Amino acid sequence: MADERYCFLVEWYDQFAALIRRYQLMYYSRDNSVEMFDIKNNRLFLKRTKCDGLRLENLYVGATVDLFSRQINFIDYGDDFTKSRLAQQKERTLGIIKPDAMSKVGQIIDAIFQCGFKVTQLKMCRLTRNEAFQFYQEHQGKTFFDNLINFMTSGPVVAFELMGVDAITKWREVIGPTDSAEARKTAPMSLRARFGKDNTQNACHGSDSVASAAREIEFFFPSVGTVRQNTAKFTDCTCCVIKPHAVAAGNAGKIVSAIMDAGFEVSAMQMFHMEKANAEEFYEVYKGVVQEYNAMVTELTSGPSIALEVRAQNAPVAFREMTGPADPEIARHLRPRTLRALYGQDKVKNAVHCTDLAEDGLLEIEYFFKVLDR
Ligand code: 3AN
Repeated sequence: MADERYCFLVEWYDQFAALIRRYQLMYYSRDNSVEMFDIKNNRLFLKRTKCDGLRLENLYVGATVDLFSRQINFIDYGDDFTKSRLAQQKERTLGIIKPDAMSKVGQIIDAIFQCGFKVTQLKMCRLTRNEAFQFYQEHQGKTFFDNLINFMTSGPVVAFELMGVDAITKWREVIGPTDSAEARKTAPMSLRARFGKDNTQNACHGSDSVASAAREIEFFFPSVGTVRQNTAKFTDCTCCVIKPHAVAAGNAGKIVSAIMDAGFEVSAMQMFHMEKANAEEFYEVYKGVVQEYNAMVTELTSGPSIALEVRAQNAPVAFREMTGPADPEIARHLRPRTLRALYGQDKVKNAVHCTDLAEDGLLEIEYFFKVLDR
């Protein structure tokens, strides 16, 4: 493989100095090595060092990557080669699961992963009329506009940013033609053919150009200003976090499907890139109690996770039943149909976190959907 050098601008929060430190990070594709320069002090910070487990596919603007126990945030491309090379490989698009397909959200998320897209952001939202107007401004005046606005505000949606080679075109192929009836004729495997009804209630949305992708991503995931409101209800709820290893393995959709098939309501859903300080805070009760505490923090910060507000009567107890024993080995013997038996690897990579104590359900939901989602 050619030894290509990619350059990024990265940041690291130095807890002890309470400072954000900025570096130029070089990644060499041939031997998976990295090198870092301290920008402010203009000196080498880390000499070229092999870094097993690091992959070019995980390096993109907006990514958070664990490097030698430091959580590194990728802020920008560092040179023109990197920018032009990766802009194409890491094209971004915006997808939406529309209100009519919310009962199929697990299957659709599963299809996204099976098609090889990288999901870099995801959030369940409910659009107000004003927001829907703004989002669909280009269709104002068309005959179907009122219908479209009524439909898109009729219930929650799940918006997500996808990344990959040719992501815009590929995602539009996966969803199929606008009219679901037509999709059933010409693209029977497409998501609109499988889950849509007609040309308004057509299950999914996909940006149609680089410019609309940029506008639509900024609409749902603003880089500045206030975040879009999540849909958490904060009643009768418990917290489920699909852990990074399970998201990376492409199991998030299957887990969401299993939860909904078991009769739970999934009333909020959002992808988080947890920072170490937050993971430590979230797991605080386990510190000094559970031997795996440090490994749990490492796992939770190792990549994007997906937090869910799960609702039911007596939600924390009922959901813990379905999650199964903390150790997947034991779960596979005793409770083979539980989430951890099916999707867990070991005591740390055990597929999902679920609230342990009934009285903590609301607190954990508040931590994700009030404290972290600001
Ligand atoms: P697409 O989402 O396939 O790119 P657009 O951008 O032409 O389609 O239209 C945006 C949305 O407006 C569609 N997803 C669909 O919900 C609605 N829409 C488009 N054309 C019609 C139509 N002829 N009748 C009803 N609704 C339509």
